[in-house]
Amino acid sequence: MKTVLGIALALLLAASLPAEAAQAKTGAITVTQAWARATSTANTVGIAFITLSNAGTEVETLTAAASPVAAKVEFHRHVHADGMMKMQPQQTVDVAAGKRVEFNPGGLHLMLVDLKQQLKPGQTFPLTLTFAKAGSVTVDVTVEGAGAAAPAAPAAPAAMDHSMHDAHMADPAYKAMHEEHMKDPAHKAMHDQMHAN
Ligand SMILES: [Cu+2]
Repeated sequence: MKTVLGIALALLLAASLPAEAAQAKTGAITVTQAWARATSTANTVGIAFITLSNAGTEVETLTAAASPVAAKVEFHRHVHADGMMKMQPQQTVDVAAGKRVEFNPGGLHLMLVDLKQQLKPGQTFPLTLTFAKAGSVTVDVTVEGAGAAAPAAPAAPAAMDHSMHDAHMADPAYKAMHEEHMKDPAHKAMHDQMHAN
């Protein structure tokens, strides 16, 4: 009985602790700050972020990602060029020797395509990353609020994203591109989600 109570208490304590981004290691690579934005039942895509640190002396390449919560996981980058914003798929992501690569809203992100379940704040889900040299590693991704700009951090970057967005919308060329982009339901869902707050 004591043991059962002890376990129950331990579980309660674990559940009530602030969401701490999990960490995982494979070869020279450490994965930290793994988080995703909460989704609504209407969302078919989700968006997740990680930070990769390469302690090695050679470049490492992230070649694939997968998660049981989505049919596939893609690497995308938001590119702002000539007053246009594009979401560019990337086949791989390089991490230079001794460097780190931070995925973040408005930059590099992991797109969870064809979500199989709703992502609710406080939940975690596994994400498996495959590297060219270091092999595969699975990290627990923590789901943060729908409008979260960073894992349990102030929301300043989201506000910045918004003003940037408004500035872009004032540009007719960008507006036309944006409307074209919005015809794709998956991208519209992602966009709505990114500007959820
Ligand atoms: Cu994307």
